[in-house]
Amino acid sequence: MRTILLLILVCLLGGLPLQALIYDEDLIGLGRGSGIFLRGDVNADQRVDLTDANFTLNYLFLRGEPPICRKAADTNDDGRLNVMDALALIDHLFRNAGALPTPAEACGLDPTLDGLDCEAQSTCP
Ligand SMILES: [Ca+2]
Ligand SMILES: [Ca+2]
Repeated sequence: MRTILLLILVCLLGGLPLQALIYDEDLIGLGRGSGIFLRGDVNADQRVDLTDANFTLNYLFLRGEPPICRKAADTNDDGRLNVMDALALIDHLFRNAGALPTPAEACGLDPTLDGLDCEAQSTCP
């Protein structure tokens, strides 16, 4: 419940519409590329923080810049990019919900198959 409230707060502070909470971008089958990335680092700045959740929400609901690597934005590693990924990242950052799925400790390849595309992040060696 706290996470939903926090997400609503993020939407309100970020100027995002609350319908952002039900939007789901299904990218299964559209993927291409399998670059090296750091899961959760959606804006590719070598840090995983709240700006990454904001980047995802801006992309999904305000036609913001797309992530270089959608796999990095798929923070719950379910092969879909939607609001649940922002929630998973917020849970990880603020609710000690555990580590994000691999690769989260260091840059690497996605060990699971999905349709999300991913250009290698230039911040990954
Ligand atoms: Ca980042
Ligand atoms: Ca996901």
